[in-house]
Amino acid sequence: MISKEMAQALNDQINEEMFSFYLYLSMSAWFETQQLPGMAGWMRKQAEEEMSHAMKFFKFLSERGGAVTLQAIAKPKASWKSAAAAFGEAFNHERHITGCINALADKAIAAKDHATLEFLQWFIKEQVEEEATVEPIVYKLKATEGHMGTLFHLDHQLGKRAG
Ligand code: OFO
Repeated sequence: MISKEMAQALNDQINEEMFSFYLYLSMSAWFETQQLPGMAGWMRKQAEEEMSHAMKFFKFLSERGGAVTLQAIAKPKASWKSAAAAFGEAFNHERHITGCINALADKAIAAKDHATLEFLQWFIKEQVEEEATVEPIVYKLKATEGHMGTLFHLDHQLGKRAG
């Protein structure tokens, strides 16, 4: 059975993942208002991924005999200065999440909780991928600033995201 302290930390992470879902859904809505449907779709898929992350923690915590206690989700921002600013915030947010996952792994190591540590391995790898996916998009968007044609081309490319 999982310790109370670790259960609390995993509950907090469910909230982080739910906020990630909310943040990217809000970005998706904003991209729709900017006539950038490809980026809106990309962010909607990202939001769905975050919901699946929250559910992974939900299921693991339940399986280990911990009580899932849902918390209030903070209100996300609703607008950004530019597409580059939105993706830049997404990148910073992923770096924050990487820090949360690393802190959870440190806690599991300190508590000799091998099951939780093993469970977190998937997220450690996922965060490497998440950061590596978003960073080049930020770079390209910064390079397109002021070039609408390039921005629409990039929007079209990002709209092809499969899942
Ligand atoms: Fe974006 O990885 Fe979960 O939060």
